[in-house]
Amino acid sequence: MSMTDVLAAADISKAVGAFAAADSFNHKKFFELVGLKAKSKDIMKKVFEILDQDASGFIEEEELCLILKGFTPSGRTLSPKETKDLLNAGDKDGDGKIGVDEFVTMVAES
Ligand SMILES: [Ca+2]
Ligand SMILES: [Ca+2]
Repeated sequence: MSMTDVLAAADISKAVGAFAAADSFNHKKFFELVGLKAKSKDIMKKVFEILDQDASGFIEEEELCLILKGFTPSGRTLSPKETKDLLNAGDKDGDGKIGVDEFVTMVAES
């Protein structure tokens, strides 16, 4: 399973390209631009599984900073501040990582 199996390659490059500048990442706009917000929960869960590179069941901080690379290898690494902001936006139970339900909620409410 790769991102282009569930999302359009053109949308991925458009969304990743929109946040190419340092510290410009906005997860709400990103999930909308990449087309994920309009997808079903099943698709959101598939995307979560791709981003959870070590299949731990959670997106930890070190995977979160690579979220754009998870969509396309040419994506940039998020800065520590962007990573922290994204974690705070999604981590509802405060355990320092994003679970699948938290991810779906973050995408859906964005
Ligand atoms: Ca993980
Ligand atoms: Ca959490």
